Amino acid sequence: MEGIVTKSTGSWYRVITTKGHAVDCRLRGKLKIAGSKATNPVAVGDKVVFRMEDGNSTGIIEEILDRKNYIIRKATKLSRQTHVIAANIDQAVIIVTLALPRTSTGFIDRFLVTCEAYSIPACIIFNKLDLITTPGDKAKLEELSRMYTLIGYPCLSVSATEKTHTDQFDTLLKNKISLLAGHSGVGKSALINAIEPGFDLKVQAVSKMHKKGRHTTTFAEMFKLSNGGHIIDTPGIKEFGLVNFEAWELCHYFPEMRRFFNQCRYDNCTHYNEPGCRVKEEVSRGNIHIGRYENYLNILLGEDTRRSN
Ligand SMILES: Nc1nc2c(ncn2[C@@H]2O[C@H](COP(=O)(O)OP(=O)(O)O)[C@@H](O)[C@H]2O)c(=O)[nH]1
Ligand SMILES: [Mg+2]
Ligand SMILES: [Zn+2]
Repeated sequence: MEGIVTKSTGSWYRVITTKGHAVDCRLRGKLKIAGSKATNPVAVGDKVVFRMEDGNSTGIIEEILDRKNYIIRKATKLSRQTHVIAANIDQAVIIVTLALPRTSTGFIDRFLVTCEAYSIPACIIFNKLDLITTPGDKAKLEELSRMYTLIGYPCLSVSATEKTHTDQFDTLLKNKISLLAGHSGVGKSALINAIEPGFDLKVQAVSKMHKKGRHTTTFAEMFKLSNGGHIIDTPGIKEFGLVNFEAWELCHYFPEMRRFFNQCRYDNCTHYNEPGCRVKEEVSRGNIHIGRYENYLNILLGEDTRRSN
Protein backbone atom coordinates (compact mmCIF):
# COMPACT_ATOMS: atom_id res chain seq x y z
CA MET A 1 0.00 0.00 0.00
CA GLU A 2 1.06 3.56 -0.59
CA GLY A 3 0.59 6.62 1.54
CA ILE A 4 2.01 9.91 2.67
CA VAL A 5 3.64 10.55 6.05
CA THR A 6 1.77 13.29 7.88
CA LYS A 7 3.31 13.01 11.32
CA SER A 8 6.37 11.47 12.88
CA THR A 9 7.48 11.03 16.44
CA GLY A 10 10.84 9.52 15.64
CA SER A 11 9.79 5.90 15.92
CA TRP A 12 6.17 5.97 14.75
CA TYR A 13 4.86 7.48 11.56
CA ARG A 14 1.29 8.42 10.78
CA VAL A 15 0.66 7.45 7.17
CA ILE A 16 -2.45 8.52 5.26
CA THR A 17 -3.27 6.17 2.42
CA THR A 18 -4.45 7.29 -0.99
CA LYS A 19 -7.96 6.39 0.18
CA GLY A 20 -7.65 8.63 3.22
CA HIS A 21 -7.15 6.01 5.93
CA ALA A 22 -4.67 6.71 8.71
CA VAL A 23 -2.26 3.93 9.66
CA ASP A 24 0.48 4.18 12.28
CA CYS A 25 3.64 2.65 10.90
CA ARG A 26 7.08 1.70 12.05
CA LEU A 27 10.16 1.44 9.89
CA ARG A 28 11.53 -1.83 8.65
CA GLY A 29 14.82 -2.31 10.52
CA LYS A 30 16.98 -2.20 7.43
CA LEU A 31 15.63 1.17 6.33
CA LYS A 32 16.75 2.82 9.52
CA ILE A 33 20.42 2.20 8.79
CA ALA A 34 20.22 3.43 5.23
CA GLY A 35 19.59 7.05 6.22
CA SER A 36 23.04 8.51 5.42
CA LYS A 37 23.80 11.73 7.27
CA ALA A 38 20.23 12.35 8.33
CA THR A 39 19.12 11.52 11.85
CA ASN A 40 15.64 10.70 10.53
CA PRO A 41 15.26 8.56 7.42
CA VAL A 42 11.55 9.39 6.98
CA ALA A 43 10.00 12.84 7.22
CA VAL A 44 6.61 14.46 6.93
CA GLY A 45 5.61 14.63 3.27
CA ASP A 46 7.45 11.44 2.35
CA LYS A 47 5.58 9.07 0.09
CA VAL A 48 6.04 5.54 1.33
CA VAL A 49 5.15 1.96 0.54
CA PHE A 50 4.02 -0.02 3.57
CA ARG A 51 2.37 -3.31 4.54
CA MET A 52 0.10 -4.11 7.46
CA GLU A 53 1.61 -6.01 10.37
CA ASP A 54 0.14 -9.48 10.83
CA GLY A 55 -2.94 -9.35 13.00
CA ASN A 56 -2.43 -5.70 13.80
CA SER A 57 -3.81 -2.35 12.79
CA THR A 58 -0.27 -1.01 12.48
CA GLY A 59 2.01 -1.03 9.48
CA ILE A 60 5.63 -1.43 8.46
CA ILE A 61 7.21 1.06 6.04
CA GLU A 62 9.08 -0.91 3.41
CA GLU A 63 10.15 1.74 0.98
CA ILE A 64 10.49 5.51 0.74
CA LEU A 65 9.72 6.82 -2.73
CA ASP A 66 12.02 9.36 -4.38
CA ARG A 67 11.68 12.85 -2.99
CA LYS A 68 10.90 15.80 -5.23
CA ASN A 69 12.69 17.99 -2.69
CA TYR A 70 13.21 18.26 1.04
CA ILE A 71 14.26 20.76 3.60
CA ILE A 72 16.77 20.08 6.35
CA ARG A 73 18.40 21.61 9.34
CA LYS A 74 21.41 20.66 11.34
CA ALA A 75 20.56 18.09 13.98
CA THR A 76 22.30 20.26 16.55
CA LYS A 77 24.08 23.56 16.11
CA LEU A 78 27.56 22.17 15.60
CA SER A 79 26.71 18.76 14.27
CA ARG A 80 27.37 17.54 10.75
CA GLN A 81 24.31 15.35 11.00
CA THR A 82 21.12 16.68 9.53
CA HIS A 83 17.46 16.42 10.31
CA VAL A 84 15.01 16.27 7.43
CA ILE A 85 12.15 18.59 8.36
CA ALA A 86 9.82 17.82 5.48
CA ALA A 87 9.79 16.42 1.95
CA ASN A 88 7.88 16.91 -1.31
CA ILE A 89 6.98 20.52 -0.65
CA ASP A 90 5.21 22.49 -3.38
CA GLN A 91 5.83 25.87 -1.84
CA ALA A 92 7.17 27.55 1.25
CA VAL A 93 5.03 30.26 2.80
CA ILE A 94 6.83 32.50 5.24
CA ILE A 95 4.60 34.49 7.52
CA VAL A 96 6.14 37.68 8.81
CA THR A 97 5.14 40.79 10.75
CA LEU A 98 6.74 44.22 10.74
CA ALA A 99 5.95 44.60 14.45
CA LEU A 100 4.73 42.51 17.37
CA PRO A 101 6.94 40.61 16.81
CA ARG A 102 9.25 42.25 14.28
CA THR A 103 10.56 39.84 11.68
CA SER A 104 13.97 40.97 10.46
CA THR A 105 14.79 40.91 6.76
CA GLY A 106 17.85 38.92 7.81
CA PHE A 107 15.57 36.13 8.93
CA ILE A 108 13.43 36.40 5.80
CA ASP A 109 16.45 36.34 3.49
CA ARG A 110 18.05 33.42 5.25
CA PHE A 111 14.81 31.51 4.84
CA LEU A 112 14.55 32.46 1.15
CA VAL A 113 18.13 31.34 0.56
CA THR A 114 17.25 27.97 2.02
CA CYS A 115 14.23 27.71 -0.28
CA GLU A 116 16.38 28.60 -3.30
CA ALA A 117 18.96 26.01 -2.33
CA TYR A 118 16.31 23.31 -2.24
CA SER A 119 14.40 24.62 -5.27
CA ILE A 120 11.23 25.28 -3.31
CA PRO A 121 9.17 28.25 -4.57
CA ALA A 122 8.61 30.74 -1.77
CA CYS A 123 6.15 33.50 -1.05
CA ILE A 124 5.85 36.01 1.77
CA ILE A 125 2.77 36.80 3.81
CA PHE A 126 2.80 40.04 5.78
CA ASN A 127 0.29 39.51 8.59
CA LYS A 128 -1.23 41.97 11.08
CA LEU A 129 -2.02 44.48 8.35
CA ASP A 130 -4.52 46.06 10.77
CA LEU A 131 -1.58 47.25 12.89
CA ILE A 132 0.03 49.07 9.96
CA THR A 133 -1.55 52.48 10.44
CA THR A 134 1.13 55.17 10.31
CA PRO A 135 2.35 56.51 6.94
CA GLY A 136 5.85 55.37 7.89
CA ASP A 137 4.77 51.78 8.51
CA LYS A 138 2.69 51.74 5.35
CA ALA A 139 5.68 52.94 3.32
CA LYS A 140 7.89 50.30 4.92
CA LEU A 141 5.47 47.51 4.09
CA GLU A 142 5.05 48.84 0.57
CA GLU A 143 8.81 48.98 0.03
CA LEU A 144 9.47 45.44 1.27
CA SER A 145 6.55 44.07 -0.64
CA ARG A 146 7.69 45.73 -3.86
CA MET A 147 11.29 44.63 -3.36
CA TYR A 148 10.49 40.96 -2.81
CA THR A 149 7.91 40.89 -5.59
CA LEU A 150 10.45 42.29 -8.05
CA ILE A 151 12.96 39.62 -7.06
CA GLY A 152 10.31 37.02 -7.78
CA TYR A 153 8.71 36.22 -4.45
CA PRO A 154 4.96 36.83 -4.47
CA CYS A 155 3.83 38.87 -1.46
CA LEU A 156 0.48 39.17 0.22
CA SER A 157 -0.56 41.49 3.05
CA VAL A 158 -3.27 40.12 5.32
CA SER A 159 -4.89 40.47 8.68
CA ALA A 160 -5.96 37.25 10.35
CA THR A 161 -8.04 39.02 12.97
CA GLU A 162 -9.82 41.35 10.51
CA LYS A 163 -9.95 38.66 7.81
CA THR A 164 -8.44 41.07 5.31
CA HIS A 165 -7.29 39.25 2.14
CA THR A 166 -7.53 35.90 3.90
CA ASP A 167 -9.47 34.63 0.88
CA GLN A 168 -6.31 35.19 -1.16
CA PHE A 169 -4.33 33.29 1.46
CA ASP A 170 -6.82 30.44 1.09
CA THR A 171 -6.41 30.46 -2.70
CA LEU A 172 -2.64 30.40 -2.34
CA LEU A 173 -2.77 27.15 -0.35
CA LYS A 174 -5.33 25.42 -2.54
CA ASN A 175 -4.33 21.94 -3.75
CA LYS A 176 -0.72 22.43 -2.75
CA ILE A 177 1.56 21.10 -0.04
CA SER A 178 2.80 24.23 1.69
CA LEU A 179 5.46 24.54 4.30
CA LEU A 180 4.36 27.21 6.74
CA ALA A 181 7.10 29.11 8.48
CA GLY A 182 7.48 32.16 10.65
CA HIS A 183 8.46 33.24 14.11
CA SER A 184 6.28 32.35 17.01
CA GLY A 185 3.59 35.03 17.45
CA VAL A 186 3.29 36.21 13.84
CA GLY A 187 -0.17 34.66 13.60
CA LYS A 188 0.31 31.32 11.84
CA SER A 189 -2.40 29.63 13.89
CA ALA A 190 -4.71 32.63 13.63
CA LEU A 191 -4.33 32.68 9.84
CA ILE A 192 -5.07 28.99 9.50
CA ASN A 193 -8.09 29.38 11.78
CA ALA A 194 -9.29 32.27 9.61
CA ILE A 195 -9.49 30.05 6.54
CA GLU A 196 -10.29 26.78 8.33
CA PRO A 197 -12.48 27.54 11.35
CA GLY A 198 -12.91 23.83 12.07
CA PHE A 199 -9.26 23.53 13.02
CA ASP A 200 -9.43 25.76 16.06
CA LEU A 201 -5.67 25.89 16.48
CA LYS A 202 -4.51 27.44 19.69
CA VAL A 203 -3.81 31.14 19.31
CA GLN A 204 -1.41 32.39 21.93
CA ALA A 205 -0.97 35.83 23.39
CA VAL A 206 2.36 37.22 22.22
CA SER A 207 3.37 37.93 25.82
CA LYS A 208 3.36 34.21 26.58
CA MET A 209 5.77 33.41 23.82
CA HIS A 210 9.04 34.47 25.30
CA LYS A 211 9.83 31.11 26.78
CA LYS A 212 11.24 29.74 23.57
CA GLY A 213 12.47 26.26 24.28
CA ARG A 214 14.93 24.37 22.15
CA HIS A 215 12.68 22.48 19.85
CA THR A 216 15.24 20.02 18.57
CA THR A 217 13.15 17.00 19.40
CA THR A 218 9.84 18.23 18.07
CA PHE A 219 8.71 17.24 14.61
CA ALA A 220 6.81 18.83 11.82
CA GLU A 221 3.20 17.86 11.20
CA MET A 222 1.01 17.97 8.11
CA PHE A 223 -2.65 19.01 8.08
CA LYS A 224 -5.17 18.63 5.33
CA LEU A 225 -7.24 21.70 4.49
CA SER A 226 -10.74 21.53 3.09
CA ASN A 227 -9.60 23.42 -0.03
CA GLY A 228 -7.53 20.38 -1.00
CA GLY A 229 -4.27 21.83 0.23
CA HIS A 230 -1.96 20.53 2.94
CA ILE A 231 0.06 22.62 5.32
CA ILE A 232 3.20 21.55 7.07
CA ASP A 233 3.60 23.24 10.40
CA THR A 234 7.17 23.29 11.60
CA PRO A 235 8.32 23.85 15.14
CA GLY A 236 11.76 25.30 15.78
CA ILE A 237 12.40 26.87 12.41
CA LYS A 238 15.16 29.02 13.84
CA GLU A 239 17.74 26.50 12.78
CA PHE A 240 16.57 26.52 9.20
CA GLY A 241 19.38 27.13 6.90
CA LEU A 242 21.96 25.83 4.57
CA VAL A 243 23.93 22.97 5.91
CA ASN A 244 27.00 23.16 3.74
CA PHE A 245 27.77 25.58 0.98
CA GLU A 246 30.78 27.24 -0.57
CA ALA A 247 31.19 31.00 -0.51
CA TRP A 248 30.95 31.41 -4.28
CA GLU A 249 27.70 29.42 -4.35
CA LEU A 250 25.75 31.77 -2.12
CA CYS A 251 24.92 34.34 -4.79
CA HIS A 252 23.08 31.63 -6.72
CA TYR A 253 20.50 31.69 -3.96
CA PHE A 254 19.87 35.42 -4.44
CA PRO A 255 17.96 35.51 -7.75
CA GLU A 256 18.75 39.19 -8.38
CA MET A 257 22.49 38.50 -7.98
CA ARG A 258 22.42 35.26 -9.92
CA ARG A 259 21.66 37.35 -13.01
CA PHE A 260 25.14 38.82 -12.86
CA PHE A 261 26.92 35.55 -12.27
CA ASN A 262 30.15 35.30 -14.26
CA GLN A 263 30.27 39.00 -14.90
CA CYS A 264 32.81 39.81 -12.19
CA ARG A 265 36.53 40.08 -12.88
CA TYR A 266 37.26 36.90 -10.93
CA ASP A 267 35.44 33.64 -11.55
CA ASN A 268 35.31 32.77 -7.87
CA CYS A 269 34.25 36.27 -6.78
CA THR A 270 32.33 36.25 -3.51
CA HIS A 271 31.17 39.85 -4.14
CA TYR A 272 32.62 40.97 -0.84
CA ASN A 273 35.78 43.01 -1.40
CA GLU A 274 37.13 41.78 -4.72
CA PRO A 275 37.95 44.42 -7.36
CA GLY A 276 35.93 44.49 -10.56
CA CYS A 277 32.82 43.05 -8.93
CA ARG A 278 29.70 43.42 -11.06
CA VAL A 279 27.37 42.62 -8.17
CA LYS A 280 28.74 45.46 -6.04
CA GLU A 281 28.46 47.75 -9.05
CA GLU A 282 24.77 46.86 -9.39
CA VAL A 283 24.27 47.47 -5.67
CA SER A 284 25.66 50.99 -6.03
CA ARG A 285 23.46 51.54 -9.07
CA GLY A 286 20.45 50.54 -7.02
CA ASN A 287 19.64 47.50 -9.15
CA ILE A 288 20.31 45.19 -6.23
CA HIS A 289 18.73 46.31 -2.98
CA ILE A 290 21.37 47.36 -0.44
CA GLY A 291 19.49 45.61 2.37
CA ARG A 292 19.52 42.33 0.49
CA TYR A 293 23.22 42.75 -0.23
CA GLU A 294 23.91 43.40 3.46
CA ASN A 295 22.02 40.26 4.39
CA TYR A 296 23.99 38.39 1.73
CA LEU A 297 27.22 39.52 3.40
CA ASN A 298 25.91 38.55 6.83
CA ILE A 299 25.21 35.04 5.63
CA LEU A 300 28.50 34.89 3.72
CA LEU A 301 30.57 35.97 6.69
CA GLY A 302 28.45 34.40 9.42
CA GLU A 303 30.27 31.60 11.12
CA ASP A 304 27.12 29.68 11.94
CA THR A 305 26.21 28.66 8.43
CA ARG A 306 29.54 28.69 6.59
CA ARG A 307 31.35 25.45 6.10
CA SER A 308 34.02 25.37 8.77
CA ASN A 309 37.07 24.11 6.90
N1 LIG B 1 -3.66 42.65 15.48
C1 LIG B 1 -3.52 41.41 15.01
N2 LIG B 1 -3.15 40.41 15.83
C2 LIG B 1 -3.03 39.18 15.31
C3 LIG B 1 -3.24 38.90 13.94
N3 LIG B 1 -3.02 37.59 13.73
C4 LIG B 1 -2.68 37.06 14.92
N4 LIG B 1 -2.69 38.02 15.89
C5 LIG B 1 -2.39 37.84 17.32
O1 LIG B 1 -1.03 37.45 17.46
C6 LIG B 1 -0.88 36.54 18.54
C7 LIG B 1 -0.18 35.26 18.07
O2 LIG B 1 -0.99 34.56 17.14
P1 LIG B 1 -0.77 33.01 16.83
O3 LIG B 1 -1.72 32.66 15.75
O4 LIG B 1 -0.83 32.20 18.07
O5 LIG B 1 0.73 33.03 16.30
P2 LIG B 1 1.65 31.78 15.88
O6 LIG B 1 2.61 31.59 17.01
O7 LIG B 1 2.38 32.23 14.66
O8 LIG B 1 0.78 30.61 15.63
C8 LIG B 1 -2.28 36.32 19.09
O9 LIG B 1 -2.46 37.17 20.19
C9 LIG B 1 -3.19 36.71 17.95
O10 LIG B 1 -4.44 37.15 18.37
C10 LIG B 1 -3.62 39.99 13.09
O11 LIG B 1 -3.84 39.87 11.88
N5 LIG B 1 -3.74 41.22 13.69
MG1 LIG C 1 0.75 28.72 16.49
ZN1 LIG D 1 31.55 39.84 -7.65
